[in-house]
Amino acid sequence: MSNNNGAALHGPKRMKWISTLCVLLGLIVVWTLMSLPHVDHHLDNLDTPIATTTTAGNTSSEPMRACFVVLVRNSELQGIKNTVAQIEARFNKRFQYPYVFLNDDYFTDDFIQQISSLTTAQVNFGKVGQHMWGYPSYINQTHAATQRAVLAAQGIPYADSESYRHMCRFQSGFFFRHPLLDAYDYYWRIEPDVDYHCDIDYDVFRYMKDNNKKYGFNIAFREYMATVPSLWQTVLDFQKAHPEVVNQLPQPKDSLWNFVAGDDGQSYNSCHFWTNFEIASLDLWRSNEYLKFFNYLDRAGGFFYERWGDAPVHSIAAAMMLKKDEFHFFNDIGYRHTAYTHCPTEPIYRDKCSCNPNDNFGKLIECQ
Ligand SMILES: Nc1nc2c(ncn2[C@@H]2O[C@H](COP(=O)(O)OP(=O)(O)O)[C@@H](O)[C@H]2O)c(=O)[nH]1
Ligand SMILES: [Mg+2]
Repeated sequence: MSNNNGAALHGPKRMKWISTLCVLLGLIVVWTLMSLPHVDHHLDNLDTPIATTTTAGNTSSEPMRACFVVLVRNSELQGIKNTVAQIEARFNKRFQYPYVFLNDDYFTDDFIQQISSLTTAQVNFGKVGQHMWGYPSYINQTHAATQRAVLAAQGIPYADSESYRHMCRFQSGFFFRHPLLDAYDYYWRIEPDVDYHCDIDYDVFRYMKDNNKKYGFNIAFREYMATVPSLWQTVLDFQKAHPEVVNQLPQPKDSLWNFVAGDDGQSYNSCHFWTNFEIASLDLWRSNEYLKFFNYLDRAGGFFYERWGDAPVHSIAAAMMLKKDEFHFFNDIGYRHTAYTHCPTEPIYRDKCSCNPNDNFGKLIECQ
C-alpha cells in the first residue's frame, strides 16, 4: 500500500527537488572545508617513488658502508630473533648487510649463537662502555630520583625507569660513536618484537646515498609533553648560545622546522618521528653541529631530570639541520611497533605486503 498524501513529490518535480538539495549540501560541504583552519602538510612529497629515482642512471656502484644497528638485552632474544628473521626474509637475504648488536651488558654465548644462526651476513656483538651508559658527573642523582617519582605519579610510561633514560641518552648521543659503527656511513635501526610486512627488493642504503637522503622514517607521532617540558626552551637556548651553528642551518622554510615548531617557534608541538625505525646517515649525528647540540642538551640534564626521548631529540635536530628534501618517508616499508602499524595503502603494494591497509596508522594522523 502506498502512502499518497498531498505533501509527497513525484516524477520530474521530485527529481528537481532532490538535485536542488544535492547542490545545497555540496555548497555547505565546500564552505565548511574552506573555513577549516589551514593545515600545512610538512611531510607531503617525501615518499619520492623509488622506481623513478633508482632507474634515473645515477646509481652508484661502490659497496655501501651500511649496517643494521640493534640495541637489545639478552632477555629480549626471542623478540629480536623474530625481527631479524623478518628482516632477512624481506630484505637482507638479497643484500647481506652486516648487523651490529649492542648491549649495556655482555651478550651471552647462547644469544650470540642463536642470532648468528639466523643470517649468513656478518654479525658483530659489542658492549656499551660506562661513559656512554651511566650518569655524567654533572648530574645530581638525588634530584633525578625525586624527578622520576614526580613523573611516575602522573602515570607516564617508563617514568620511574633509570635504564630507559640511559637508553634514550645512548640513542641520542652515543650509538653512532660506538667503535663497532666506525666502519659505516648509514644504519637501519631495528628493535625486538616488531614486524616488517613488505618485501623490499631494492637497496635502501644505496637509495639514500644516490638521492642524497639523510633521514628516513615511516611513522610520525606525538610525544607525551610531560616527558619533555623544558626540551624546547633548551633548544632555543642552544640556538642563542651557538650562532655559529645557527648560521649554518637551512632557513626554516627550506627545512622541517615547522614540523616540530608550535606557536610560531615559541613551543614544541610534540611531533616526532618514531626512532624505533630509522634509516639514516651516521654523518648527520657525527657532525660538529649535532655533537654541539647533543652536548648542550646533555648538560641541561633533561635526559635524567625529565625523560627526554631520543625520538624528539633526533626529530628536532634533523628538522633543524637538514633540508626538507634530505628526508625520506619509507612508505613502502610496512612496519608494526606495539599497537601502531604503517601499511602502504596503494594497490601496487598488495602483492609485496602481508599487512592490512585498513590497519595503516598513517604518518599524517596528527603530525603533518
Ligand atoms: N641493552 C639494553 N637495551 C635496552 C634497554 N632498554 C631498552 N633497550 C632497547 O632499546 C630499544 C628501545 O626500548 P623499548 O623498550 O622498545 O622502548 P620503546 O620502544 O620506547 O617502548 C629496544 O631495542 C630495546 O631492546 C636496556 O636497559 N639495555
Ligand atoms: Mg620499542
